[in-house]
Amino acid sequence: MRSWPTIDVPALPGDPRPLRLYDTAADEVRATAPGQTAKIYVCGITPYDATHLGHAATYLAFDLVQRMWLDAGHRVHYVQNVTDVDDPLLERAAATGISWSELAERETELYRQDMTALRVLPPSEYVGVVESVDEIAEAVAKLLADDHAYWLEDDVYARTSTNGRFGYESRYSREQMLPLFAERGGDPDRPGKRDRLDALLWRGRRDGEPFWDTAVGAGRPGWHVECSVIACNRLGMGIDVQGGGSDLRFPHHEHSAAHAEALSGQWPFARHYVHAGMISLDGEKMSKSRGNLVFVSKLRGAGVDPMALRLALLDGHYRSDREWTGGRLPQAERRLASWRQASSAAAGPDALPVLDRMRDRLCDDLDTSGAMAAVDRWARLTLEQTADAADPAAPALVARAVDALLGVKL
Ligand code: 5CA
Ligand code: ZN
Repeated sequence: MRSWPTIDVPALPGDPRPLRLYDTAADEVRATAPGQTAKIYVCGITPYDATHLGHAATYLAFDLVQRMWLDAGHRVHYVQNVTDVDDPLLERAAATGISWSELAERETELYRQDMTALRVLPPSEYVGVVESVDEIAEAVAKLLADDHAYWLEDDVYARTSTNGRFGYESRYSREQMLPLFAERGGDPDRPGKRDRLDALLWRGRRDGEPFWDTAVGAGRPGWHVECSVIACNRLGMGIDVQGGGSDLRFPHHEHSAAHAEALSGQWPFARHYVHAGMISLDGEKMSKSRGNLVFVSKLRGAGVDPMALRLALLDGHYRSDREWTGGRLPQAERRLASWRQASSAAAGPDALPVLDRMRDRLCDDLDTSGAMAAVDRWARLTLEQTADAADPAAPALVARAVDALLGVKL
């Protein structure tokens, strides 16, 4: 599938540092340790509605992960999927009278435009489920052959019990898992399942639903296995980061990891499982199903500078659940204006300590607020002209750092 245009990331002087990130599975902040090429998979959208601020905030967090790795001299192999066939998409298409594939195509294109405007680095491989049906079906056939899966009527389920480590990713007890599984697309009460937590791998052909003729017969892929297969076939096992919002901690990332591990016989699927907090509006998680959405494209259409929006979304820790309020945007606009003014000044205080502080904060589990405070301080000193020494090279260098590390073009 077509990705979106690449974005230049300027190189910076000084000493980059290894990125430390919170890993849900280990319940601690640990150093990431990528090889020459860092490998990251971030779960993509289900394109039945436009990109809202919750999506944008999550993709921005993983954008910063890559910017820190790039700064440290790594190449990045980044894969993202598009869940371009799934129940919610089919339901929305039926309700609005448009074909599911047209709906997916339209919303995916809008997402590309939103990501481009926000200067989010594009994935090296942007992969739809529809274009991956055959490889997913082959994986399901292998899981069946290896007895990690079983037929239930025309559908195929994964055996949760064959993974001795099931639960390691989310660290949830079975009692915590069951309601979340039911809430987030699972079917714990379907008669005939070996275990209530077993996840659907393949949904046999149903009247009125799209299907493909494949190695496991006619049907379409289940949700979790799509990500296991798309990721593994391109990145292999032991990827550096598996990313998404905290609503994917269970069941999605648990089952995705379990399927990948059953398929490959290797462990773990990912070395870090990283989850961004939920953005809410009026106290409720922003979600397509609730409809309490603020769309990136609407704000862009109303003339909001995407760089201000980017700053507004980065102002707060990526892991905490955050409330979107109307005041965030004007505050970010003021900050952006002051940074722009300072970065076009004739001179400013030495930029290297600012770079150092930004790196120090960002490599510590992406403390964006701390990094932004360092730029604020420098901008204030520059605009007040109160610093003892002023370096004519500093404004351009701070602008470069803000571009490379925070992705904000001044
Ligand atoms: N297609 C699947 C993943 S394979 C999916 O969850 N799609 S989605 O469109 O529902 O969500 C896309 C990404 O945005 C996911 O990482 C999800 O966790 C994240 N997300 C959804 N709502 C919010 C929110 N309110 N705040 C922060 N992130 C969110
Ligand atoms: Zn996913």
